[in-house]
Amino acid sequence: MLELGRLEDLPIDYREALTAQNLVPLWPSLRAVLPPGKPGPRTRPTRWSYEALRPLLMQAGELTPIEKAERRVLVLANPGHGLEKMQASSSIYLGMQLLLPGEIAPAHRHTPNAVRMIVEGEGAYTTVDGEKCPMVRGDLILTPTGLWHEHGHDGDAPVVWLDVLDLPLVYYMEASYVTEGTLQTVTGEAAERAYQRGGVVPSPVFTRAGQRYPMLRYPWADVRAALEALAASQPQIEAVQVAYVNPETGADCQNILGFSALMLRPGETLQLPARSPAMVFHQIEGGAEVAIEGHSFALAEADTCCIPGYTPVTLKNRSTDKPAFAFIADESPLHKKLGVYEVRA
Ligand code: GTQ
Repeated sequence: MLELGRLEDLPIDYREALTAQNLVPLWPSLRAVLPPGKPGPRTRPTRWSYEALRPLLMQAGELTPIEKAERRVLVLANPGHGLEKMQASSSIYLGMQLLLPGEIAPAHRHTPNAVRMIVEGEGAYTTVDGEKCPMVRGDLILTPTGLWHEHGHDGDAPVVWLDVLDLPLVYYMEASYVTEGTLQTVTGEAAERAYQRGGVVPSPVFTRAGQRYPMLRYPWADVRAALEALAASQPQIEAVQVAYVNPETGADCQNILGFSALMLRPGETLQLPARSPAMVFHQIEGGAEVAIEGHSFALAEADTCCIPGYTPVTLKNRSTDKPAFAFIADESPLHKKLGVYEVRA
């Protein structure tokens, strides 16, 4: 590869003349923006322990009333990007949110897409676009771009969930903003019961729903049952994994980030090829090991980790007699839509 000229090789008065005209020479920075063979990610493999963060989140509950927080969240920030950037990867934001009994996190809507993966507690709900979605451990609730949402809590113990947003990307696009609203009128319960059986969808008088987001809540009981059924009926399948999709179209359930659930069978080790998107693993049940070259994370229940793209990953169930279940978020819809998606053998 050619040795390129450095900035210091240029006369200082020439550099100053460039700067005065808002001009920059490409060649000293060319290898930084187009590194050979593979990107140089800022995203560092990082793990967040639930056991370690939980007391700090509960302390936030004592220190900051919901009225002073709007959303009481500790952001899972990747040190490779700088903590203040609040990024897990280039395009993924992760936060652990706490809602205490009786609290309401008021209605708003924003351009970034969000999902919630419920980690702990009972009795809370999110109202999304008029649909009241109960929060039960392991459930996935979507709040796609532009839809009103507020969180409420009728139970008697703290509720915690993991927020996954495409905020870093939408912010980078200078397209991130919020609109505040008033408490929504609940117009119905979550529609997931209408989509409970794969292969059939509601078709009243031969008409399909046609909404962009027909299903907003994916109950863990159903997703877990789907994984168990897949494992039992197709024992040869390489990975017991299901994708969260729009049941009307079969496409990814949101536009930018992709979501799936994975069951690691007792004692199973699964090799994932290097793929361009960065990935997040969140342990729903059981324990797993997530390993890439030079790093290995043990994930206990409710732990979360982030892995940069272009990296092969080995997943291992730490138990030989119980299955382990993980929630995965990645940037694959974004990479596929933009034409930069890659899988390397
Ligand atoms: O619950 O609506 O973690 O707007 C960050 C921004 C959660 C939310 C976050 C948000 C929310």
